[in-house]
Amino acid sequence: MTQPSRPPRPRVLSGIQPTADSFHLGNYLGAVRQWVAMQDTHDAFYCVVDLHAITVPYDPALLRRRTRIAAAQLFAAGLDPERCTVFVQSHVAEHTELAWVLGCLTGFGEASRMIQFKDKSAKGGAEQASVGLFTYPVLQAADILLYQANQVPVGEDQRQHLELTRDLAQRFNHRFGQVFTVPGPYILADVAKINDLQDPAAKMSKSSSSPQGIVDVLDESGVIRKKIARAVTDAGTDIRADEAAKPGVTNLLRIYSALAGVSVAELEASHGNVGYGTFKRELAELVVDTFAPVRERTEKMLADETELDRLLAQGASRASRVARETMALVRDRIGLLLPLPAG
Ligand code: AQP
Repeated sequence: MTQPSRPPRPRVLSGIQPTADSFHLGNYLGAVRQWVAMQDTHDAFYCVVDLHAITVPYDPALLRRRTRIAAAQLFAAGLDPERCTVFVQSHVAEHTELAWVLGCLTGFGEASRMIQFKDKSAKGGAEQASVGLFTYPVLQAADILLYQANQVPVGEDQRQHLELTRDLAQRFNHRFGQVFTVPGPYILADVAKINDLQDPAAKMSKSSSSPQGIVDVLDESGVIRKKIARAVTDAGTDIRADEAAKPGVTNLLRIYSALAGVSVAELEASHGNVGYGTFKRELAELVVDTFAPVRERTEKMLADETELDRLLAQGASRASRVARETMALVRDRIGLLLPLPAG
């Protein structure tokens, strides 16, 4: 008897930069945890976006090391190479080729409006910012459109870049005929922006948070406990969400809620009067219980680089099959003369 055929799963693509020695709690809750869940419901492609990481000053040996650390953490967090495709962006050359094509469809003014470029270039002085940092969102659009992704699970900071991706897909399709799927964002409101523990008005960020403001996935358990114990809280003693009056406590409530799988309202009811100390101690144990196994598995994976590189080569080969197909169509549609096979 033949099995009833199942409709194809929607495609998902997302990426993460190898810009630090560890992912942080914001990356984990805002992105990676969704990636793990979506590998069972979607045809999922996830990449370590090393070409994005070179848009700011960096050290080559460290980049190579961090690319492996990032990949190891993804597998350790639960991505299964049999259930999804994990690869390194630079292993699939079509990303940069499509980025050039899309760059030629992007207005200079349009690219100039990207907030992340304004923020990041302001840090080092706008004159020093690279053209690569300026065109970063175009490369990101290429990452997504190459795979015909329907959805892109990301944190709130990426919403504007996704809007640009959608605009570019529609512009291309309008001008050259239907080629690209127009992707939608997949942003979970409660974890879309995890904030810095020391500066609860700012996003927890690899490059701009102080070490005390950021909880790393690979932090030792003792370090995690200390950082959470020292997290900035607010006046008063009650545990309740209030973005304006109590941004520190609100941030901790969101993290607790996401890790424990209970709503913020339930937490306010059960923990409203326990005091900041008790609340933070409980939260620290939740984070430790989540991250300690990921840290152990990451260390194991990093101890066998040959196997890690093999998994990434397998991912790149699967990703390349899809990317080549899209790029062949793009080259044809935009009017490039296709070369005859050599010989
Ligand atoms: N604080 C955050 N809360 C929720 N989601 C977050 N993400 C990042 N920070 C938070 C999401 O994590 C994914 C991967 O991020 P990225 O490596 O591409 O870089 P980013 O968004 O620029 O994050 P960082 O930490 O600020 O990195 P740097 O400092 O290197 O630029 C994305 O889906 C992002 O939304």
